[in-house]
Amino acid sequence: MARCIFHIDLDAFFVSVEQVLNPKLKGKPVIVGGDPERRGVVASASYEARPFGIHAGMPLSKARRFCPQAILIRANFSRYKDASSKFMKILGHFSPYIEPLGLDEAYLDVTGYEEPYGSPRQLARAIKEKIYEELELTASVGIGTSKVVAKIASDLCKPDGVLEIAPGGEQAFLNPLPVAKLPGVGNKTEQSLKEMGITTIGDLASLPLDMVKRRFGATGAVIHSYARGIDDREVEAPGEAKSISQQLTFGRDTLNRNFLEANLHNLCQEVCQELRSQNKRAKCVAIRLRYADFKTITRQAILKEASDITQVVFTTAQQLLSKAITKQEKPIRLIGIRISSLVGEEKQFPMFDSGTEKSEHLDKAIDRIRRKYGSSAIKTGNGIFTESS
Ligand code: TTP
Ligand code: MG
Repeated sequence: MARCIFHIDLDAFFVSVEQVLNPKLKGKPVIVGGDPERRGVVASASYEARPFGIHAGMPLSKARRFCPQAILIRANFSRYKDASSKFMKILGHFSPYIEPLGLDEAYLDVTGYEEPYGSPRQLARAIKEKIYEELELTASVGIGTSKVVAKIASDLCKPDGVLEIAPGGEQAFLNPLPVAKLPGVGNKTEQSLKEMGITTIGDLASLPLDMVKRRFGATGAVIHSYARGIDDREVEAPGEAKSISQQLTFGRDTLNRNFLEANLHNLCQEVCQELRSQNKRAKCVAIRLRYADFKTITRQAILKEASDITQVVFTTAQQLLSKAITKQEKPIRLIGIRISSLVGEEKQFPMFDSGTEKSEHLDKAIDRIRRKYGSSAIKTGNGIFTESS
């Protein structure tokens, strides 16, 4: 099932908060900024001020020249922080999967939460209504199957808009847009791309991946996949990762079962090592497969009991893989693992089962050796296959 991700951003945030407190400012060109005597800049401009060319980051002296009648207000951060925490609280009522970004924007993963509202668009309207009812602020909501699409969509429907990009419509939506709309494409990258004759997202998507990687390194791979509407990033609160994931793109697409399992085992080892280093256990295991045609599927299972044992996670992942590949016979280009529903270290029941204990000892020994000599220093039984085997 495709994910349903919202990017929600308040309109002219600092200015709008000031307008709520002083309604006389509504409908007028208003700027919130620093001290004009100390070379302050514009932090937020009302939509009435924007046609004069005023935007965030512009020196106030210049903004005054562009629009002398604009009303200038000094920033009152405590007011904005207060409004921001109320805003985030409202969003949290609609889905627990919330990732705040700064004061006035957040991602929300609403997959499945839209159902009672009838559609994602109706859920977006309900959220906007609630925000207006409680805070008198308007927001814009971008809806997509990934963060990158949702974020670009919200930017394009400002102010007070909702823009939904339906699953499958990502590429057609992105193609005509300027490359600078992509997160990760700053002025420098935009300029370099222009020198290569690339101005739209569609132009970038059509370049061979190798070429983009050679020119821009790791960032190149990221912006190239964003340009194709591919963005696997989860919605999660920063600093408290709710999941651990790893994935691997193969040099050549494959259907070789042993090769897939060996790589899946290595990925399980990596995520479980990270899990153990955080003294946590996971209850949910998911695999992700991307086929040669870029179709991506996710399959997940809940463990009977939370675990940090590589073999337990791998066995579940292996079963998910088996089920997925009996149904699909298309070559696979990427395999990934994600463990989530992480819980703390304390074990609810003492485990005397000797098999489990053995696996725990083995994991600890492997972690020690890998920490000391690197992850290629040791391969367990499932890691010995090569693609030709
Ligand atoms: P933005 O969401 O970028 O801007 P905005 O809410 O004012 O306008 P928009 O309708 O386009 O979303 O930033 C949110 C707040 O962050 C903004 O109101 C003021 C503050 N801010 C700064 O202080 N400095 C800056 O350079 C920017 C971009 C924002
Ligand atoms: Mg905003």
